[in-house]
Order: sequence, then C-alpha cells, then structure tokens
Amino acid sequence: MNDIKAIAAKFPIEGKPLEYSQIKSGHINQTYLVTTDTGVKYILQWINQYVFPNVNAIMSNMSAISSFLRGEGQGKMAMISYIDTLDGHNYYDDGEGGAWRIYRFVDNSVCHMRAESSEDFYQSAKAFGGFQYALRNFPADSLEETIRDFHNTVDRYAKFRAAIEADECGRLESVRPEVEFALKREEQACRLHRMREEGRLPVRATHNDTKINNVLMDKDSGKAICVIDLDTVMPGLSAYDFGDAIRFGASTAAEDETELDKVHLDLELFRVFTKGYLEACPSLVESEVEALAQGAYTMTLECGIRFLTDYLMGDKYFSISREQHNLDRCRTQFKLIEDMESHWDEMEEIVKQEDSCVHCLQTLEK
Ligand code: GN1
Ligand code: MG
Repeated sequence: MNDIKAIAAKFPIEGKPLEYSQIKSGHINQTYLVTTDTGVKYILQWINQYVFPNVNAIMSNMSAISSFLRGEGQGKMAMISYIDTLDGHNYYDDGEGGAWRIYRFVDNSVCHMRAESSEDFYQSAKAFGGFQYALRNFPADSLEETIRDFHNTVDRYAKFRAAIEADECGRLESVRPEVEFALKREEQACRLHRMREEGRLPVRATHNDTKINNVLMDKDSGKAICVIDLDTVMPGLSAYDFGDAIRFGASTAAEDETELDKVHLDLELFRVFTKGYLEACPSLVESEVEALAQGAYTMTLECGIRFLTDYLMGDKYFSISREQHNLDRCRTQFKLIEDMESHWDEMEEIVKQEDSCVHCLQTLEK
C-alpha cells in the first residue's frame, strides 16, 4: 500500500496532507482526493503504466494542449493544471514502477458518474464539443499517441482474434455467442477507421475518453467547468469523441448492468447530446457530421470487443470487482449495438435535424 500522504508531500502543495479518500471512477488509473491542514484539496493520481507505458508522452501532450489553450483558445476552455514535483519533474516516480501527479481540486466542482438529468448530459456535450472546437486549429499530428492504435478498430479486431486464438484462460467456449456477435459486425465497425485512412475524415486532436464523468460541473449552477482525464488526448476523429460519450451516457443503464432488459439507447439523450455537441463545435465539416451516428456505433462495438478481449486474456487491462465483470460490460455494449441497429434511421435523422437547427440559428444570428 502506498503512503498517499507522503507521496502528496513530494509536491509543493499548500499545507500538510491530513487525510485522503479514493475516488472510484475510472477502470485504469487510481485517483485520490487529498485534504491538507489548510483545507485546500488536491487530486492525486497514480498512472497505470501497464496501460500507459509512456508517461512522458502523456505529460508532454498535456502541456502542449494547455499552452495552446492558454494562447489561441484563451478564455474559451478551462483546463486543470498539474503541479510539478518539488524537484521540478512533471510527475513523481516512486521508484517502484509508480508514476504520480497532482492538481488542485477545482472548488465547488462535481463529476457525475451518470447523467442525473438530460441537462447534465447536455452540459457534458457542451464541454466535449467546446473542447473539440477550442482545439480545431491545433496541429493534431504533433501529439504523441499515448496508447498506440487506441481507436484503431481494425487493430482492435486483430487483437481480439489473437485472444480468441490463444484462449489463455479457457473462457472461449463460454463466450461463443458474444464472439460470433462481434465477428459478424467487423466490417461495419471498421468503417470509420477506413474512412480515416482514406483521408475522408479530418484527423483532429481528440479527447478519446468522453464519458460524462470526465467533465467537471459546477455544484450550484450545474454548468460544465472543464473536461478532465486528458491521458488519451491524441490524434483522432471527432466521431470518436461524440460516439464514446453516447455509448456511455445515452444508455439507460450502467456500463456493467447485468439485467440486459434495462439496457437501451435513449434516443432523447442521443438528441440532447447531438444538439449540445453541434452547438459547441460549429467547425465540424459535413463529412464529420455525417459520421456521428456511425461514431456511436463504432465506439460501442469497439468498447465491447475490448472488454471481451480482456475477459479472454484474464482481465489484465480493465480493473474488475467481480469475476465476470468484463463480460458483463461487454454484454451491455452489445445490447446497445442491437438497439442502435433497430433505431439506425432515427439516429441519423436526429443528427440531420439537430444539424439543420444549429445552421438555422447561426443564420439568424448573422
Ligand atoms: C477506460 O478508466 P476510464 O474509465 O477513464 C478506458 C476507456 C474505456 C472506458 C470504459 C485508457 O476509461 O477507453 O472506454 O474505460 N481508458 C483507457 O469504461 O483504456
Ligand atoms: Mg480515462
């Protein structure tokens, strides 16, 4: 067990660390809220180096993005700033393979594990759309890929096949229906990646992990303050950001719900997010807008495959708290995919309608 207070004291923080509590929100890193004797609070994070072997790449991406936002995007998008260690490094290496970093807790902020109202979801759309908009002129290619092939669906399928082939935990027989489900949809799932490769969609600096709990909201006003968890900011497609947010936030149930009857795509939430995202990011080109619904499909299927691959490989990547946790997660994603397939035309229609609403408003404002 790491001495969290001692680690926090490696950074120039205000006061002496008094107590801490773990915030259980992500599946990868470990996050702690540290309170000092002055009452000032900090967020201390342990970076999982199995997932992020190149911590320097993460920190350098983050500093490039912050300085860009402080310059060109100034005032438009708030961002958390990490604090260097007392000896001037941008993270603390504990000598046991652990990398730690800290930032000051944003007062009066909260992050929701799920949208408690459609307004919350709308606010998260404003935040992620605003983030994309603020970075529209950022040179995406200058960013490092913090996880290689992160949303390369073709590669995700290759890794999935390798896990099937190896079947290292002897779990394959029990997940045949899920495996068949995923393989049957490979072409459709990989469509966006192919479009990216063919240059039919612009590559942007994207967040790539746009769950609603990666947005800080003001406790009183309910308005979005900023997006957090920037470890996966790298070159990507706007449809990934849109799609991942839908995958997580427009579902009627939790990502690990075991009663699949409760899992649906909520089309009203889909609409609310589409509206907020398009309003906040008017710089998307036509092909990007047309790819949004496909983004939701791709990100949901890809995430389901990632959970299934990890289940086959013995749960090495995503943290779990019960034996079939990753399989349960995979099943909710596939249930959402079935729902998307039966409501595909409506999804596309919603995107079209919301896009023309945004255009109408822009014309009126001119
Ligand atoms: C992971 O740890 P968290 O919740 O921020 C994962 C995302 C998945 C998500 C599924 C670096 O994000 O890609 O969509 O779990 N992050 C990484 O809930 O793999
Ligand atoms: Mg994350």
